[in-house]
Amino acid sequence: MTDDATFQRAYIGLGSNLETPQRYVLTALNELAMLPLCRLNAHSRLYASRPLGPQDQPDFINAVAILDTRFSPLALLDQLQALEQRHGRLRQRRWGPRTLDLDLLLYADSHINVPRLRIPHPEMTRRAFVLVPLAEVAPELTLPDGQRIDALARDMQQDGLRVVLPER
Ligand code: A4P
Ligand code: MG
Repeated sequence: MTDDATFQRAYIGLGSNLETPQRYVLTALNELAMLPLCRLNAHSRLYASRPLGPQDQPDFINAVAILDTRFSPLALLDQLQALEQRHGRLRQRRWGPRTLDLDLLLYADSHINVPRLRIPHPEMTRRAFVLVPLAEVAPELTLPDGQRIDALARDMQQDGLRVVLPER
């Protein structure tokens, strides 16, 4: 057995809508690449979209990363939350503005439902800003329940979701 056998594939959703959101997302991608016990396999382009939830906040920048990891799901969540904290993330209101939000979307074929961690992320199939970048990096991906990501992304209302980086 090779070392690779212990790596599990995780999908991370990145979001930011304060100060310099593109820079926050790009920095976070670099930081994901430098996490111990992890390999950043790929990431999507950066997308901008209208805020879901309260509208009195700036547009979001979102991206999705494929991270191969030897961390357990909860240990990986610890790492992601430590990154959020390092970015001075303010937790004020649900679905409110934030400098950096890292959601663990999927972890291998796991179903997890504990207060700190729900996988698959319960909102992911309703969010174009998750499905479209996810379908870009993993068009063949299926959810643990068998739904295809590319089909979900195609059927999704895209209301204003647009690629901002790389510029065309
Ligand atoms: N938690 C449970 N499951 C997970 C998971 N799979 N990944 C727990 C990450 N965390 C998970 O999250 C609250 C708690 O969820 C954490 O303590 C964690 O243990 P939070 O990030 O602290 O709070 P939040 O982000 O304010 O709430 P929530 O419900 O996670 O919000 P979302 O779902 O992250 O949505 N509009 C656009 N266009 N783009 C966006 O990215 N994001 C949000 C936030 C709202 N509107 C948006 C966007
Ligand atoms: Mg969150």
